[in-house]
Amino acid sequence: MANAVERFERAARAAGLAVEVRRFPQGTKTAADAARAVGCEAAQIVKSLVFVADGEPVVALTSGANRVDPERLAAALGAREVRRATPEEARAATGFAIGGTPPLGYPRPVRMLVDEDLLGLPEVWAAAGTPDAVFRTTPGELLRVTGATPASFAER
Ligand code: 5CA
Repeated sequence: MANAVERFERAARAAGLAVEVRRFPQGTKTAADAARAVGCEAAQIVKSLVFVADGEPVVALTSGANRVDPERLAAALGAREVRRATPEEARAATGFAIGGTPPLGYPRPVRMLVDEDLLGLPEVWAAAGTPDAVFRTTPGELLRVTGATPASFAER
């Protein structure tokens, strides 16, 4: 587990992203948990959710206030079929377990979209490798280091 945070920190450093990982013993496994621990709005939590689009993994960086609409996600990706990844598929694609999946630090490049609802916020918090670790960043930095494409794919 500590190893997963170190892996994330190395990737952040390599990307030129200054991160200070914060650990919360009470846990940050879900967006609601993370918002409670940090003391921010759920909307400021970045969920790094793994989907499978026409057989390829995709990460949808999603506001903690939103739920992904798989049909809208498929439209945004130009994919025929989109479904939630299994926990095993998610780990294979990102190298991290669900609940601690960070937005970067994956073993190989993964196509990424970012929820437009995150982009206007002054600061956001994302997982840092484990279900008790998060870091603060800005939407601009998130876009820069992930290469994610802004899109609208939340349930409306
Ligand atoms: N650390 C927090 C805040 S950054 C976090 O990682 N939140 S999360 O939303 O990105 O990760 C938890 C999400 O994993 C849940 O919202 C849910 O969408 C997904 N998840 C949980 N269990 C499963 C499962 N069995 N299969 C697929 N996805 C799952």
